[in-house]
Amino acid sequence: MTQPWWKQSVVYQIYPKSFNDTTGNGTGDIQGIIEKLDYLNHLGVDVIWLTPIYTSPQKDNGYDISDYFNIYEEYGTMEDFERLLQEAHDRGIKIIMDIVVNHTSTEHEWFQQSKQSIDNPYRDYYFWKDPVDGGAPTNWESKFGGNAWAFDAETGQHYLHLFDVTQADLNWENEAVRKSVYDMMHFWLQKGVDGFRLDVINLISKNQAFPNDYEGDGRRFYTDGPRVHEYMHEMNQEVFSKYEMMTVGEMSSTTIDDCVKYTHPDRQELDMTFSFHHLKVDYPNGEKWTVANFDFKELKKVLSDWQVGMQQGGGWNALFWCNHDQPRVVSRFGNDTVYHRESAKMLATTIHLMRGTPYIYQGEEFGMTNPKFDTIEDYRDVESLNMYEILKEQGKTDNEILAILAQKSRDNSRTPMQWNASEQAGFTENTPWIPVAKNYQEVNAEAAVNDEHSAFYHYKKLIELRKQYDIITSGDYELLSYEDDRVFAYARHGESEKLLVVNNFYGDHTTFEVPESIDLEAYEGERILSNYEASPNVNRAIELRPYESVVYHLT
Ligand code: TEU
Repeated sequence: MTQPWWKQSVVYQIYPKSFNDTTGNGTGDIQGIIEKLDYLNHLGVDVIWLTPIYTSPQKDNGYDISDYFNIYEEYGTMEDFERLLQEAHDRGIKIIMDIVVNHTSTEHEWFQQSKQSIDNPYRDYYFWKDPVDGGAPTNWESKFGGNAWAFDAETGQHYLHLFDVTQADLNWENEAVRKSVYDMMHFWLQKGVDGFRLDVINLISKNQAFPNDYEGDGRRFYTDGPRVHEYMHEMNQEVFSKYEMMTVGEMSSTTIDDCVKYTHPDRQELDMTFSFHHLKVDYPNGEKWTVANFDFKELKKVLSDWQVGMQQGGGWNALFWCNHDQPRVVSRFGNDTVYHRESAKMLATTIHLMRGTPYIYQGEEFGMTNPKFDTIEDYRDVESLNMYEILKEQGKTDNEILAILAQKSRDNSRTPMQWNASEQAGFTENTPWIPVAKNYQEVNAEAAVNDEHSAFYHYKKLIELRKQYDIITSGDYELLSYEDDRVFAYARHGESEKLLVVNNFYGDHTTFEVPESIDLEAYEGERILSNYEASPNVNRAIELRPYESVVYHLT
């Protein structure tokens, strides 16, 4: 069966601000990405996802866009971008753009017009409401802390911002908004970009009654909201269907049912979705801002529920551990000191061999870790800085808050890319916009490329295996080890072949019993990947060393 190209692709996410600085201003730039295309080509990735590079006041590092048609000046010019696109295409690498259309920056021309007066033609591009009892129109909370409405004294109304106060939510009920967005999308596609990652796209349809939420923070009234599937289908018909492209929607607090709807090919909405439930397994009782171990069984359960649910419904997952909003996975679910290499490889295998399209976040391919910042001065992220104040008001001490941020802050993944062992990790000639992690002399791209046993070559191998074994794309998923306290093992079932993927998530020796439902006697088993020298061959009781990970192809 021929698969769409994006099912056999591996995507590499670039956070331009922290990728490679060629001007010496401490901030990465487009020219810096061009310089590293050969490195990415060596890794073997098929697609690059660029987080937002548009003109922006950078209150949320580019997720606050003030002009969709121009490039943020510190990153370069439109000519630089066109050159990047060309150079990537010359190497057979596609580029997808980050589309942020749930909100714009309050510096965007539309918002500037909108706040002029109640009867300005752009007023309805956003949500403006009268105060209720002298306060906010609803009790909805911003994702970055505090109430989600901001009062504008000039016109006497509040506008909605689900994120920062400088990120005003667009009113998708307004047809003119939708038309403006589709025109903007055509502009980038006509330049030749190969697809979109759509930021919090499942939040664009709000319940127009704007009710108070007495049991929650309001998300039930806009998450996978009333008209969202209608909008996605319209967007598909007006834009996506006219190009050979891929789309991935970022879905906040979504459900399997909705993601099946977003991605089932017959419905013509999106190609795949990011969901985050597997990355909440270290949020006890849903609380992110606390220091906590992760719940291993819950991790297996959530990932497996999504695997099976999406498979049965005919949807398609984006597979990932890391992005610019999440801590580094080797620090989170692995071991970033003693078993750094083993656990980095084990985690890569676990996620890449599931059913879906894998994403690698810059630096993940050689095991970049959380930086373990120990002062608030090192943090830059608007959410982290807001939470610092909020947690302080709640009576937490400085040390308690710093311990929480060291585990949970989004800045954990935003430190500069560690290219080599030279000063500032080869990221910049100057002072970087955010400090480099202290371990750059051991953990860096150059060291990884020069070492055939590094995590880098394990990722490269995983990308190659995907091209070699169709079952990685097409096989059905089955969890084999829910009850096991240490092992995450699963099978992929093809018509006459299987993959057996066995991963020890802990630093102890353990034995995994392959369940009787897998008829080992009926197959020849070949070990196609592992993270130790001389890993065991397939047998009923597989002995695993710390963080050992083995993959067998059964035919
Ligand atoms: O993130 C959406 C989102 O809801 C989160 O991942 C968010 O960062 C988290 O809930 C905070 O705890 C996207 C972008 O990836 C993120 O960088 C932006 O800040 C956000 O949208 C707003 O555009």
